[in-house]
Parts: sequence; C-alpha cells; structure tokens
Amino acid sequence: MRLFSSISRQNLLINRLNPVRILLRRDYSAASVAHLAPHIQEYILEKAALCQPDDIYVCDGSDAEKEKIIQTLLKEKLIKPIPKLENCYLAKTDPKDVARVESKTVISTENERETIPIPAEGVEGKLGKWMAPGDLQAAIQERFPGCMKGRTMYVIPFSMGPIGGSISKYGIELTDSPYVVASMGIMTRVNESVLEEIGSGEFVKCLHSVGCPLPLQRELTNNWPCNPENVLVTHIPKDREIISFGSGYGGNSLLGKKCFALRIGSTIARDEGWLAEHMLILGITNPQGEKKYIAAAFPSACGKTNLAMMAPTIPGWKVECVGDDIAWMKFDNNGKLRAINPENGFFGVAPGTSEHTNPNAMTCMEKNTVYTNVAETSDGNIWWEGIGHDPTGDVTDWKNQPWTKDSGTPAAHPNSRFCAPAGQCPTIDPQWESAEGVPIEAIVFGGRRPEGVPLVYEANSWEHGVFLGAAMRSEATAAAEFKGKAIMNDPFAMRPFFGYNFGHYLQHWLDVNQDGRQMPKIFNVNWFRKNENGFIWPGFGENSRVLEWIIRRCGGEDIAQESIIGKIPKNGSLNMEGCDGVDLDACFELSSDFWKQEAAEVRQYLEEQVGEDCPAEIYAQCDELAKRASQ
Ligand code: GTP
Ligand code: SPV
Ligand code: MN
Repeated sequence: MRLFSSISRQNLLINRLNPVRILLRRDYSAASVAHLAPHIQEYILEKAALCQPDDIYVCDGSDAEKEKIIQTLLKEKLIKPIPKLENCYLAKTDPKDVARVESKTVISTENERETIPIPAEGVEGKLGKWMAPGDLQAAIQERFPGCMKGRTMYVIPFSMGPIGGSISKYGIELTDSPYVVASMGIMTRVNESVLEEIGSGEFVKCLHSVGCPLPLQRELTNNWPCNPENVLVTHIPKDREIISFGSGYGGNSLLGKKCFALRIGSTIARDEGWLAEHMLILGITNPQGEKKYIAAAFPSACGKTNLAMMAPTIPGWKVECVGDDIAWMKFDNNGKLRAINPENGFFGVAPGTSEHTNPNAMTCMEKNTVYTNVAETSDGNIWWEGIGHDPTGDVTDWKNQPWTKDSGTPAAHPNSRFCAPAGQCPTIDPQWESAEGVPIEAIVFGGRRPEGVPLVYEANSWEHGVFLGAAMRSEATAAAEFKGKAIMNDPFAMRPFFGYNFGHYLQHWLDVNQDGRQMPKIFNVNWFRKNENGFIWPGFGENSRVLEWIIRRCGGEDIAQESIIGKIPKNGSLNMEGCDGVDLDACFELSSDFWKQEAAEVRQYLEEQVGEDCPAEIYAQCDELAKRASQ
C-alpha cells in the first residue's frame, strides 16, 4: 500500500493547481473524505482538482439520503412525481441524450491490437473503438477542467454483486448528476460499507460529468444537463478506470452497467479466467420440482428482460429471474459454471412492456421506480406504446408536447426505460443474491432474425456453440444511435461492450473449455421470424415451450435431430399443448441456400473484421457449416 500524507498531497496539489487551492482545502474537511483510505482520498481529490466542483458529498446509500437526492432532483425540475404510483418519478431528457453513443465510446490501451482486431484494408472496424493514451489525455484535458463548477461531486461507493461475495467487485463513481446517484442507488448496491470492504484494495475508478458547469454556458432542454457535442465514454483497462463526459443517459452515465460490468469486466474476466457477459440469468423449475438455471445473450432491446421475467404458459413450469442484462460467470472448484447478476435493479425498455408481454415487470415497477422518457397522462400516470391499453387521459409525450394517436410520432421514446429495484420483481429467484452464484446448465444466444433462422437449435459441441455466438446477427434497435432495421453482426450480443480484442475474446471462450469442467450446452433461439403478417411465433410466455425443450435436452432426453445448422427438435418434441394456430413448419424451415449465404457472410465478416486474430477453430466451424449446407 502506498502511504499517503495529507500534507504532502495538499502541497502537491497546491503547486500544480494553484487556482483551486481554496476550494480543495474547504472540500477536504467539508466532504469528510479524510476518513477514507489514502488511495481513495487520492483518487477523489485528484479528480476534484480537475473538475473543480463546489463541494464533495460521499454517499452512504441510506434511505434518508435517497430521499434527499429525490428532493434535489425535484427542486431542479429534473424529475416529477407520478401521482398514481408510489414513490415513482419521471425524468425527461434532452432529446439529444436518449441512448448509448457507440461512436463516442472508446477503450484506451498502449497497444491498439489489444483492444481491437485490425480490420482488412479499406474496411471500417466495427468491433470497438481504440484511443491512444496520449489522445485520451488530450481529450480529457479538453473536457474536464472545471466541468463540475457550481455543482456537487457525489462520491458513490458501489458493489457489483452482493457485498462480500467471491465474484463481486467494487467501484467508486464520481458524478455531478443527482439523477445518476438516484439511478445507481437502484441499479447497484450503494453503501458506505463498500468503502471499508475496499480497504486498501482495488476498486474500479469511475468518473462521470454531464459537462455543464454553472453558470450554464448553454440553454438546457427539459432541464436536462448534458453536453451532446462533446460526449466521450472512455475506458482504461490497465488502470481499471472509466471516464465519461457529456451524457446523463443509461449506459453512458450509470457506469456500473456496461462500462464496468462488461467492458472493464471482460478485461478482468480475461485476466482472471472467467466470463463477463451481456446475458440474462433465469431459473426454471419443471413440474417435478427440478430446477435448472440458464444464461442467455440477446442484443440490446431483443428480449432479455422479457425472457428473464417471463410468465410461462405451459402448466406446471416455473421461471424465476436472477438477472436481466449482465452475467458474471466463473467455474467453481467442482468444474461447475456459476453465475451472478452483478446488478441490483433493472433498467428495462418500457415500450412493448405490458400485462400481456411482461406482467412481472409491470408489478416490479409499480413503486420506487425512476422512469425516463416515457409519456405522461393528465390523470397522473405514465403511458407508452404497447402498454396494452389506451391512455387514460390527455397525453404529454416524452418531449413535453401534447400527443394524440394522430401525432405521427411515438409518445414514449423507443429507448425509454424504467429503473426499478430487482428485489421488487414478483418472480425474483430466491438465489438471486447468492454470493457464489447459481449453476448454469445452458447458454442461449439469440437475436432479431426476420428470416431464415429457426425457433431453436442446439450446438453440436462447445466449439460449435462459440461459433454460434461469434456468428450472431440481429436487426438494429433503438438502444443505441442506429437508425433503420438493418441486420447487424452482434457477436455474443457484445459488439458494443467488448473490453478487448474480439479475436482474443473468442480464444478465451474456447480456452475455458477444460478437462474436469461441466461445460453448459449451447443453443440459439429466434423469437422474431416473420412472414407477410408479422411474427410467426407468439413469443413472450409461449417461449417457455422452447425453454422446456432446452431443459429436457440438458437432462439428456432423446428429442433432438441433426440438421445442417445443429440439433433441432424431433418432430412432436416441442410441447405445443394449448398453443394453437402456430405454423411450426415455418418456425423451423431450413433453407440450405439461406445458410450457404449466411456462412459466406459470417466468414467474410470474420475475415474482414477479425482477420488473423480470429481463432482457426472458429473459421473451421464456419467452413463446416458451409459444407453441411452445400451437401
Ligand atoms: P436491453 O435492456 O437493451 O439490453 O434489452 P433487452 O434485451 O432486455 O430487451 P427487452 O426484453 O426489453 O425487449 C425489448 C423489446 O423486445 C420489446 O419491444 C419487447 O416487446 C420485444 N420482445 C421481447 N420478447 C419478445 C418475444 O418473445 N416476441 C416478440 N415478438 N417480441 C419480443
Ligand atoms: C443496453 O443497451 O443493452 C442496455 C441499456 O441495457 S444501457 O444501460 O443504456 O446500456
Ligand atoms: Mn442491455
């Protein structure tokens, strides 16, 4: 441990940063950071010297503090109460700050190759953005000096995973956004005890600023401070550090989520031999009372929350939710893969969520929830497209405009979200906070594939399963800045979230397959196949039929048959009792032409994007698929 003397530290700061001396002196006592471990103090003071907030406030995570933050947000008109819902609030953002900004999200390492594969000549790399350390320092210096002037810097000590758990990790987020404090208080375990748990040990350093010092230099829209022209979300894996500027929204600002749990998380997982993945975790119990857990990776806004909380339609089966977005998975000493949900809440897509599609989510968000960018009704409630009923009064849309069905624009932003405590989910799994994690039997990949991809199939081997993850593609969604419905490659649903070179990530996935380990079976699902009338599979609760088949396969039942793409259900093996009118043939139709083309496109993608960093085994799997489809 590095020894720290407050006097020499202050002298250092005074010498380097003369103009903020007074401020720092005042903060030093006012913020009571003096009781913190030296390396924590050092981190906070260094960033305070840079950002020059008016004061520093160390969060303790208490209910009283939560109330205080809500009062601050109400006073600043950043949120308003939703009268019909207990302790629920609505925030509306600047329309320029509504989703993750992938084009402004970078990872900084000495060596570019560590972060991204080098694309083929003339091809734009799509597997992450790298920034040279020198450029990063310059970008920080352009943005951060004085960026918190007139504001409070909140110090948020948080745990990803249960405090004290063997798979859990700690972080400290410094932010000038009380909205972020309120949201992090739901999404992570914020507690002053985390500071003691960190002791003299490691924590992930997270710095966030909305980039709007006071007095304001630009007019705010909806009172939502942000700096859209200068957004930058950066990661420095070697220092386990995240620095984010200019956006207050979602994954750009709730730094425990994608920045820590996935980008920094995946680099830690690589170094320590485990997996940090964009996956839901659910438990499923059959009518005999036998329970198994599965993890599933779907790209953003492709159905993780829905599946995680699903209400099964098949009698006697029960599904319980461990997590809806992120899984940290480690093999235990018995060779079993165990997963935790490092989060403490759900940041779920609102539109499309209804009593029909996700009744458990609807109950979960009845109280203690922060809604962002949904519409409001004149009778004191909220509303969005696909909520399952007409609005119960006049509607004001997410941009604060009067709205009717003829307005021609959505009332709620397509990426509007609810932020609700996980413990409120009626189907939360009794083991969801288990420190050692739940045992994983199957891993499922999926995406929005309107054509060609069947409802479910099983990988022939672990290597084939890793290939299925590598070959994932999906229609673009509103969760990031993309427009339109193009089919995009989104390997492992991690394309925006890889913390290091995707080729090396693939090798890591191949390497975790070791003697003595019980490797989960791997499956691919597609709820989104369409014909001219729309989706051909009813989805939602009916997806339990597919889960049943998966679980029975994990139990070794002889209900699968070979096909060109892997193992598909034997005729009649998918339980369709009580579900009439589904054209199952269409759900499972396999076209060799489609799959020949798919194999060729995936091969081209891997060659152009990953090149020689892609393990030979993955190319071999792609060739095998092409060969099977050509026979
Ligand atoms: P992120 O939080 O962005 O990572 O997204 P997610 O993967 O959790 O997505 P979510 O469960 O919120 O799903 C978003 C959209 O998918 C909603 O519009 C849902 O209605 C739709 N959806 C989910 N499951 C199904 C399904 O089985 N069938 C169909 N047709 N749509 C579905
Ligand atoms: C996603 O985009 O996958 C999300 C939302 O879960 S955000 O937290 O903004 O990343
Ligand atoms: Mn997500």
